[in-house]
Amino acid sequence: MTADFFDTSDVLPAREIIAEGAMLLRRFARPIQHDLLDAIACLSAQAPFRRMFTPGGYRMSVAMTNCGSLGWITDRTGYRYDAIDPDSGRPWPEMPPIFRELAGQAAAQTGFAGFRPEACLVNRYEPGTRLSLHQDRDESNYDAPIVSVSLGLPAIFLWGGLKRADKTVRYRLEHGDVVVWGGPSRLVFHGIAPLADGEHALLGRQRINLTFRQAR
Ligand code: MD6
Ligand code: FE
Repeated sequence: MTADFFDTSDVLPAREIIAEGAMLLRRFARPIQHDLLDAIACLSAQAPFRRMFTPGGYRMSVAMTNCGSLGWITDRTGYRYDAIDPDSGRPWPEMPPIFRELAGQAAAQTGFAGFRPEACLVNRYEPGTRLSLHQDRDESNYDAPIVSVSLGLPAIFLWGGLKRADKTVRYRLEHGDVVVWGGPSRLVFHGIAPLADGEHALLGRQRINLTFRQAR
């Protein structure tokens, strides 16, 4: 494996400020990686990953599922949070306690004490999959931050500005990295560049991202 030559864990600082209100906590989730992967396997058995349609009629390349009392969904009628998985007609799987604890601890580390997410969107990327520039603005509460956990293959995260046309900065997000953002950064445009092919020791040819939100 050549990947070790590019392992940046010993040269990059553990925390990096991306912008005011936005911070990258490198490797923060690694100590509980196996528990996280077990929980993802369990919840995706109950609510399988699926590729949803945008209101514009395009099928997303990212496959998604959710856990928690609310899940983010998109279909031809729009984007929204819903307590029911439209594919099964049942509530989304409960949020595993380890997810809640991880998100709360990451938020507290970055100055957002008391973060209690009720929604966790789980995104699955395969090589070539991308997520175009967007703002997360389907939540009614912009005071709470969003906590994002990266697992598996590394991805290039595009961090823009408050306008879609603002130039973007690229960050490499690796297995276990956590990004917390809120405050003045909460509505920044962001996305994921097409995932490069590779093989991750635990996840194989995929990247999984968890984003935790307080939707209400
Ligand atoms: C991803 N993340 O990392 C996509 N949104 O796969 C997001 O779109 C995102 O990481 C809001 C806050 C944090 C995020
Ligand atoms: Fe987003």
